[in-house]
Amino acid sequence: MAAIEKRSRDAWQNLDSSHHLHPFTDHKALTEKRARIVARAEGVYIEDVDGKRILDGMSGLWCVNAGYGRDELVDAATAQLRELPYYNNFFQCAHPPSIELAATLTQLAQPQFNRVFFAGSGSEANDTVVRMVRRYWDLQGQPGRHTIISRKNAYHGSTVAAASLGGMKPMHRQSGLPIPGIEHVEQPYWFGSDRSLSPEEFGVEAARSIERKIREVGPENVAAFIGEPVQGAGGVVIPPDTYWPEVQRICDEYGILLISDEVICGFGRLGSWFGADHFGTRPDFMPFAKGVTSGYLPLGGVLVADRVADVLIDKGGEFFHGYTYSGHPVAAAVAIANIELLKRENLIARVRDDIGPYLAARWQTLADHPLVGEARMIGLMGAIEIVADKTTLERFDEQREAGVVVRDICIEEGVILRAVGDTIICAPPFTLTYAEADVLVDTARLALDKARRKLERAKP
Ligand code: PXG
Repeated sequence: MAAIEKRSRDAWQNLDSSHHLHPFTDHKALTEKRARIVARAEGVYIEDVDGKRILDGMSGLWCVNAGYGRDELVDAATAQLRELPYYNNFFQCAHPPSIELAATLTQLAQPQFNRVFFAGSGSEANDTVVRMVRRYWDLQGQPGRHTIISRKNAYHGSTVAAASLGGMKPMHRQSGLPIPGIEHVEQPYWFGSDRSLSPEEFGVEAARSIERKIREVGPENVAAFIGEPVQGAGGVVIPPDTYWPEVQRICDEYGILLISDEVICGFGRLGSWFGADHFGTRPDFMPFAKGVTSGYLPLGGVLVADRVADVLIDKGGEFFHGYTYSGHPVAAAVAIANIELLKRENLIARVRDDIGPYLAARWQTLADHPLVGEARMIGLMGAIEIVADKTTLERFDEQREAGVVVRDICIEEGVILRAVGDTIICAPPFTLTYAEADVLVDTARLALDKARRKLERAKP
């Protein structure tokens, strides 16, 4: 084993506080609370340094789709590390893993996709998209088409361009974002609306906010629209069925490119290879990451449709863009093994027809809880909305942090769920058993019961 010393939890926590800057973290708060030190994992369970096991209802960060402890992936990485641990794909070089993975991915995707550009993460994938979209329109002799339309509360990553595409206001405020040429429109979040329209009407209306923005900016200035098939980090926002068909119509009508951000939905999360397949859209770009390797190694990329790739290749000459780790051989080998594993164990069909519907039915039972305003799930991606008043669906005062209260109890009771404001979300591994699904939902209910007592007691 590698030379990482054995230390006590305390020692790890002290070292962590002293030296480690975490992503998306308030360090003063963390220093007080201390980090959970995760030491190992197996199946759908993680284990901390004290040996406490917790069911990982979030697949790490929406990525460990095949579950932990998969020898197939470990073996693929080890073999590739021995054979060729690194070489680049620059300067007219390539290697078998990057080539094989590129070919494999295009077979999984819709027929318009025959090319892939590799990156190291979802953020890098989306930066790549921004550059390719604008380059495409330049080469088409329409350099005015610069604007990319995205949605409020979208998450597309944390680099400067990806955070700009995202619609997270607190992120924008901290760094003078977004960069020029990005516009944000309504998200298809029916529960978060005034609910005066039916979900079906609301879906069309949310899509039409894109059309209104196109008219406002001028169609000759609009390059593309980007959206997650189901918004993940924004709180598992499942669009009404009417939404994506209308988005596709609008993109077609105004001739703008459609980007389906598949970083979470890709590789089976919705019970199909890609979210675009589920909703029937025909995207021009599909950025992906996370589930492509089940998170075992970092890898991202962009599937590029022929109508774009042909222009970039035929008219573009050299495209000045790439990363040291574009198509990293070990990450690519793990991705190939992971895709094989998803196929061999029929895990995506399992999400669609078996564990997905089972967990959804169990999750739906939470809807009767006094704290729950709505329970929803698609594939293996779910949310419950915490409300103070079940009849009016009024939220708790923000300062009460009701979502955090529920989440913290849930983790204490042995299941990791996430809080996005007062929305509690889950996205467990595809290998979740029925018994583990029961644990997840029973623990969520227990946490809701305990949270209710706590929130009532603390009532002003
Ligand atoms: N697109 C989408 C749809 C994502 O969910 C990214 C792009 C960026 O990927 P990278 O690999 O650069 O992180 C993501 C990432 C959360 C959370 O709190 C979600 C993500 C990342 C970190 C936290 O739900 N999604």
